[in-house]
Amino acid sequence: METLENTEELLKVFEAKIDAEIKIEPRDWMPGDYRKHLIRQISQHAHSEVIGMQPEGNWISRAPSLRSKKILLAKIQDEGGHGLYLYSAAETLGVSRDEYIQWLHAGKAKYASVFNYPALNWADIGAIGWLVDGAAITNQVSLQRTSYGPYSRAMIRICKEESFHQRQGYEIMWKMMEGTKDQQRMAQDAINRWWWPALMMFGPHDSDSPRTSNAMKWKIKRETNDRLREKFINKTIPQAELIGLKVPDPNIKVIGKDQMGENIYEHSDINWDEFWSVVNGNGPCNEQRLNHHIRAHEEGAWVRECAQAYNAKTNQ
Ligand code: BYC
Repeated sequence: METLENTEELLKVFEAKIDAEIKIEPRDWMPGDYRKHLIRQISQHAHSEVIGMQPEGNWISRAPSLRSKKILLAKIQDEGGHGLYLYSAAETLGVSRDEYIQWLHAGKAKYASVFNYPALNWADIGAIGWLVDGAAITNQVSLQRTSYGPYSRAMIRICKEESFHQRQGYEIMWKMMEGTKDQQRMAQDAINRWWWPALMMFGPHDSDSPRTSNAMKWKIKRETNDRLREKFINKTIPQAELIGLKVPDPNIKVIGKDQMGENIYEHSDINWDEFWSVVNGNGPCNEQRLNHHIRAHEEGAWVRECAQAYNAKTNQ
């Protein structure tokens, strides 16, 4: 049992594990603020995966070929699976999935701002896979080394699937750039609309990020928002150039090389008013995304009841 006297001892053990890169596991003692931080971040991450199915789900029935439909279906199904891994990881912190969903529906929990933008045509499906999954994987590769065991293990599984998603999106863009002038225009229009929301996924600048300091101290985050954003920019601009696309930023300029000899770019700043407006519920699709989730959850109540009844009967 935790007492005032032994809290200091427990904290020392916790900090020694963090220092030694030993994962914190659900039954281990952890500071209350560490637990709260994880509850917030992992559940937001889970909600992002699930809400993120909506913009793409809209295009399953409109995919241009059976091959692309099958790939998109598999990809969206993966995202649902990622949500489930993450809800399970979050549940190990002592909060039920029902509560997480209630917080989402009540507007108390966030999800990635990027999913509040509409997917208007097939090129957007390419841009989402390439840029949104590309940004997500940049962040998630780093989160594989997060200090909380269940979150880290979920990230390892998720990253394996996410790199396929990024390639699926890039392949769509590349095919369109090999197509007609109209298809090339669609691809460029999609990158114009998704570039900035993808950069916003990494969160505010480090200097404006209230959560980063504790997250880095506890090794929940292993790299800061700005560092990850720069990595993504440096890796994505050459991919765009390779297939003849331009990122919608007139101030892109090579300013040096990294240790691997790859270009480092200077770029314009994000429109932070737009970012905060979307985060605070005023993006083009916030209302639609949340209402859809609430409706689907209500319509699925009978499935949950049947599963519980079956479970109760088989456990008698
Ligand atoms: N959108 O102090 P900060 C996918 C909030 S889905 C909304 O920097 P932190 C996919 C932040 O929560 C995977 N809110 O916070 C699925 C905080 O608010 P609270 C998506 C944002 O936590 C389907 C406040 O702003 N990936 O791949 O240190 C199809 C201050 O921020 C955002 C994840 O979810 C944002 N973009 O860092 C396709 C990654 N940015 O909580 C693809 C997991 C910031 O204080 N999350 N806020 O009320 C993280 O890595 C971190 O939470 C963040 C933010 C980097 C996002």
